[in-house]
Amino acid sequence: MKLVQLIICLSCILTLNAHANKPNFIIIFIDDLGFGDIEPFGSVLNDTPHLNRMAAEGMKLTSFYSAAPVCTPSRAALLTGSYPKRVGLDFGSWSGVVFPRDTEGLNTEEITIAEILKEEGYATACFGKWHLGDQPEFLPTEQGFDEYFGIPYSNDMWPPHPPAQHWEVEVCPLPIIRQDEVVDTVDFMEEQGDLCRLFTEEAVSFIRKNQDNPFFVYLPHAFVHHPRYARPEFLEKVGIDPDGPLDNERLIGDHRGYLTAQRTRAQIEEVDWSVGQILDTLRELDLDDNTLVIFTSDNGGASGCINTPLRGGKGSIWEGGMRGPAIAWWPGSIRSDSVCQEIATTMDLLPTIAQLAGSQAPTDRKIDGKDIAPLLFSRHGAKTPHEAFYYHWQTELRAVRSGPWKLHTSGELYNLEEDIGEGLDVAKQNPKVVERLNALLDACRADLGNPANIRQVGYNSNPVHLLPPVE
Ligand SMILES: [Ca+2]
Repeated sequence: MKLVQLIICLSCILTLNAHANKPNFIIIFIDDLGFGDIEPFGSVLNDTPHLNRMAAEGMKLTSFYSAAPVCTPSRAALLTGSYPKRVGLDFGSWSGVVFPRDTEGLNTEEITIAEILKEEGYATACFGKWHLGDQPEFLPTEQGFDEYFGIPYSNDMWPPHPPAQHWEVEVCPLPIIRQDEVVDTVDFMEEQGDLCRLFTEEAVSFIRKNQDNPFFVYLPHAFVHHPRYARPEFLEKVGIDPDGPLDNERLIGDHRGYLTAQRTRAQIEEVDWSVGQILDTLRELDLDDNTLVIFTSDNGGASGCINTPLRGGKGSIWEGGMRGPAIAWWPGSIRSDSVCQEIATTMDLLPTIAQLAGSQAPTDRKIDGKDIAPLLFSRHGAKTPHEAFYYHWQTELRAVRSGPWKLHTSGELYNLEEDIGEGLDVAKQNPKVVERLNALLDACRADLGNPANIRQVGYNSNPVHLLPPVE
C-alpha cells in the first residue's frame, strides 16, 4: 500500500472512531444552590462526598457565572448560549420569571443545545424543572428533547405554598409532566421531597437505555428551591424527624420555617446523593471516560443557602447572585483535582458542547457563549475567551466584569481577585480601569439595547392552565 493510501485509510478509521465515540453530555443544574453550599467550595455545614470526589477527579471552575440571578432567564441563557435579553427572556410577561399559564416562553425558533445534539444523532432528555414556559409549544419536547419528565415551573408555584396566595394569578395543582402530558401532581410535602429521587432515577434509567449511543441529559433539579423538603432518610440524617415536628401542616403553615439551615442541608445532601447516582452509573457502564458532566447552579443561593465568601445572593447582581459552584468532570480528558479561575459562563456550554460533538454553534444568529474547551482541558496558556461578562438584573444592565475588575453601573469598582466579597470600592484609585469598563458597558448597551440585535420571545396570546386552577 502506498503511503498516501495508508494515510487516507488511517484518517478514515480515525473519523469513524470519532463518530463512534462522540462524548456524552450531562448538565446537572441545581436550583438556587449557593456558592458556599458544597464542600469543594468551602462548606463546613453540608456533607457532599460525591461532589468532593467529582471535584477531586475533575475541575472546579471558580469564576463560573449564570447569565441571570433568577430561574427563567438563567435557563434560557444556558440552553441557547445567549444572554437572556437576546432571546427576549430577561423578564417574564409580568415578573422576573414566567408563571403558570404565562403568555411567554422560550421561542421554538431558538436553537437549544438539545437541538444541536439531536442533529448529531444524540438521544436527548430533560428531567426536572423546566421553567421556560408551560404552554404546549414551549415544553422541552418542542425544544429538542426526545424525552421529558418533570415539573414545568418552580416547585413553589404550588397552592399550599404561602406566597402562592399573594401572587395575582390563579395557581393550578403542581403538575408532573411526561413528554407533554400531565401524568401526576405534587400534592403533599412528602411528594415535594421525592422530586430529587424521581428525576435522578429517570436520568439513570435513560443513561442505561442509551449506553450504546451518544446521549445528552439535562437534569435541572427542583431542589434546593423552597419549599424545602427531602426524603425521610436525608431529613433524619440532619436531625429532623420527618414524622415529628415537620408534619405537613406545620410546614405549610410556617413559611419562615421553610428556610431553616437543616432543611436546606437535607436537600443539598440529597442533591449530592443524586450526583453520586449519576457518576456511579457512568463508572459502572464504563462511560466515565467518554462523558462530560457539568454541575452548577441556576443562580445564587436563596435564603437558607450560603454564598460565602461572595456578597449578595439570589436575585442580586453581586457575585453571590450569579457566580455558582461549578465542577466539570470527564476522567481522562479533564485534569483531576484542577481549578480554573478564568471567567466562564453557562452560555459557553452550547458552543463548547456543540464543538465537542462535532458540530458548531449556530452561525445565523448572535451567540454570546464561547468555546471553553481549552479551559476545561487545561491547555497551555488557556485564558477566558470573554473580554467582558455582563450582569443584568431583569431588563437592566447593572455591571460588567473584565479580568479581575467589576464595575457596577452605580460607579463602584471592585478588584475581585483581591476582594471577592466586593467590600472595597476602588473606583477613585483606578480611573483608567473605570473608563475602560464604562466603554464595555456602552458596547453592551449599543448591542443588547438595540432591538435589531434581540430575538422574539415565544408568545401565546391565549394560554391555558395545564390543570383546572385551585380556588
Ligand atoms: Ca433558581
